[in-house]
Amino acid sequence: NYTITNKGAAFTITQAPLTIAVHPKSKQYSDPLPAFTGSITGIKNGDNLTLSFSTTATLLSNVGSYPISFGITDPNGKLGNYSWDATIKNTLTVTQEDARTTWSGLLFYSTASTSTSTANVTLQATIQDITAVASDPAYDPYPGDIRTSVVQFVSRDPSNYGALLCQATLTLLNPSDSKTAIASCSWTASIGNADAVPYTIGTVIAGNYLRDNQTDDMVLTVAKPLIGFTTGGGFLVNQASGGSYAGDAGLKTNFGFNAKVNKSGSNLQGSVNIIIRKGGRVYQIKSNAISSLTEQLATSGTGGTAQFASKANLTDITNPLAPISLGGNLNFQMTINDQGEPGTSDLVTFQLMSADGTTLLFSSNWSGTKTVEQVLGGGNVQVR
Ligand SMILES: [Ca+2]
Ligand SMILES: [Ca+2]
Repeated sequence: NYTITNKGAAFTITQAPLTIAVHPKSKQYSDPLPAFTGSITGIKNGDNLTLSFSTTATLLSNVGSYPISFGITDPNGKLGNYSWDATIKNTLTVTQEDARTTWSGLLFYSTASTSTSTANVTLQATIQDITAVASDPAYDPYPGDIRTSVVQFVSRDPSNYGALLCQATLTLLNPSDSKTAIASCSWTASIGNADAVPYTIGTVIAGNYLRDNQTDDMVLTVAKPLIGFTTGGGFLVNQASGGSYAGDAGLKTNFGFNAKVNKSGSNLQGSVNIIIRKGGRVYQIKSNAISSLTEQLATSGTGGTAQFASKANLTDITNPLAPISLGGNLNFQMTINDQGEPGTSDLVTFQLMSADGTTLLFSSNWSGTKTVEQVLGGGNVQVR
């Protein structure tokens, strides 16, 4: 209310200033717009002025920044008594939606011949919008289009950490379902003079989606088709892993290995790379000093069994750029039961004991008294 005393002089009623704030907000790609909020102060006489908000973003807007603008709702026509800064805005940040990846390619490749050092490898994973993974804590019921993700396969080997192997092409698994795609691309692996090389490969999802987690890493082995040689690569899904570094049930233990007796029959050569996940940590068993290798080829068909023993190191590689040594000169044993191709029936055991042989550090599948064979979750082993 204005008290006006007319004394015959000119007078002015100035507009009352409003102070307006629009609050910043964020949401994930493909999730609903959040409730916008702000504040308005300087209202006189209880006038019924309230803020409304608008943005150019929609549920399916790409990752990025969008303006949040305001308007003033004035049902009683009082706005003429006020002034305010109409340019005030704030920002709606659209962040990346959660995605999940599952390796769906092969994990073992041979070069074309013993004299060929390269292999053309298809790297392939199934990529899912979180809406396709109902059991996941990050689940939401608002799907996006997984084809707006960018999927790269990268090296996780320390010597080449993070290097791009290839960028995938995405194809929907089912053309009517935008939540799940197959990501694949081809990469030429060059193993040089080695008989076999295990590559640790990560899947990095970017674009409108985000996933970059070591638990998704896979070990893919490329080997020359040598005779007198045992090699393989793939993973076990932990069922009853044992020892003080037992892998968590349901998670994957990845492996790649190769071993052979050289031509003189004396000098064993080879390597082992095993990746274990336990309690949010990642551990690696690595060996390159094989002390024993025996092979029994199957009397008919392909395949056979092999046993091998070596000294090994155990390392916490949760931060792969700052590995923590947990011991060397440990006693590693492995058995391979090659049931032929394509490897879906192959069985393996891995067991790591302390250097003095008294403490079980890791068993791939512990019966309560010993490490027992387990069928591969994926991959292939070969005894030749
Ligand atoms: Ca979400
Ligand atoms: Ca969503």
